[in-house]
Amino acid sequence: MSRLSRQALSQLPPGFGKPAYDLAGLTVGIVHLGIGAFHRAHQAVFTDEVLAGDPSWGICGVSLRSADTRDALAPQEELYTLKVQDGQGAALRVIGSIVETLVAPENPEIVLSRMADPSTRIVSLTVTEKGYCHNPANGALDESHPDILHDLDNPSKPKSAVGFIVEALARRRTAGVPAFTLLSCDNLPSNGHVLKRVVTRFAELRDPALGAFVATVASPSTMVDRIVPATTDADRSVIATALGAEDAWPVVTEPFRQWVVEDDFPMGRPRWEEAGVVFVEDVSAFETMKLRLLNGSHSTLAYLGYLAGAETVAEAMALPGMESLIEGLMREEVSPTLPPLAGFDLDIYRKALIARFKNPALRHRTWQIAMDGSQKLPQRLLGTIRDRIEAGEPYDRLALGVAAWMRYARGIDEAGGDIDVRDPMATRIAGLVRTLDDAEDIVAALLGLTEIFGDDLSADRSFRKTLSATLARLLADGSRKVLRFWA
Ligand code: CS2
Repeated sequence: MSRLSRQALSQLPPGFGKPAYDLAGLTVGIVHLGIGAFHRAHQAVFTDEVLAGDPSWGICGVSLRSADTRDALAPQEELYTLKVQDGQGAALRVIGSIVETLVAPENPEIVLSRMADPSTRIVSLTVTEKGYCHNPANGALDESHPDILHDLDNPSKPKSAVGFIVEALARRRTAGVPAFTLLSCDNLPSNGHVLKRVVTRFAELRDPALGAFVATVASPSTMVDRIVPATTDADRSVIATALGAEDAWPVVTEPFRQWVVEDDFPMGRPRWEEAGVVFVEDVSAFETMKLRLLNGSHSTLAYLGYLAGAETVAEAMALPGMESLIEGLMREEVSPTLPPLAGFDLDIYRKALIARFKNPALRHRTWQIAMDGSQKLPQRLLGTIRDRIEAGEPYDRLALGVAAWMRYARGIDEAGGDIDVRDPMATRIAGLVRTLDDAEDIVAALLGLTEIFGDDLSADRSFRKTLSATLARLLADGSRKVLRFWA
């Protein structure tokens, strides 16, 4: 079977969508750090839909770690298939907005020169929570992070997104080229502020004058939403059959998509509004709502579901008690904490979320969502718990989410087998609690991690008591039985 290519676009099977612009005419206007499946099913798609109007906004995709994506995409001229599916059916389309892919560890210099080039007007990021090298509880740069220490010592050969951004900005400053706009697309509250804070601090550590320059860079916050499971070999083979050509890295996603962006782009931007992107002055209310309702539920159901033996989110939702637990978590415990959003119907949003989680056509693994819990918990569950404590209201379901994370992060499943816990703090957490059996001891040890829980929750005795009782039940009865209580 031949490979997906520009030439193959003229013979796509009927019903396949394809770029509505001349691929040869595209130039790079955006450098995107972290070119994973999420970017390719979200920002790259919105961009694809508006490139006909201005072909100068093509994307240079950068992998900060592995060469996998470049190795898959370069032989197919950076084209890939987007498959959008739910229980009703699927739509397929080839996306062309990526102009080139680079692998940072292979050649940091070429990445820096792309970022420093005057034609690059936006540097966007999906590097996941841990890619910000920050303290998750308070958002400040982790100045003892090994990559940050490395990048301070080797500014022109950085490893971290933070190091790349600051070196590229330093080069632009020296050359008299205006700064690009930074565009964080990760699931962090006020992601633009968090990014700005870490890059400014890093720049200050390099040189106070550089810090002052970086402090002036535009860094709008955004809320991004689309469920994008990791692509599987089964997806590849189904898509190759439909396409009549091999595609080494298609992406599979749901119909729903949302992108809310603060409109602060001094160097211009694509006309993304024509593809349905919503531009607002302040994104924080959208962001809080999405992180607490969608991602808070996702993490809760991922830990409980994994422990109960559910491989995917849809399977987890089918466990007796899960749907009513998640529905109650959203309606009773999360929604009262949300800032008002004029004209927004929370009831419809929550119902849509339940339907999205139950999408039978996506194989979204609970294990995938369970990754990096130490970086996710603060904005997904702990902020909500703080607000509930302050209001004097119960938070039993949220506490169950946190207890399930503790149970999971300990690294031993309910049958006594090992869990492959992926988390930057995994070794530290295992060192603290792997050999402990008593819920109170486990909770006490993990609450000591103030970079997750903050000084306040770490010291909150009633929170400790609630968590200990919840974890004790999980340890004694197992996840399935605990879930049945909520049925
Ligand atoms: C998920 C998110 O992996 C995870 O932690 O909760 O990637 C989620 O699918 C997206 O935020 C949906 O927009």
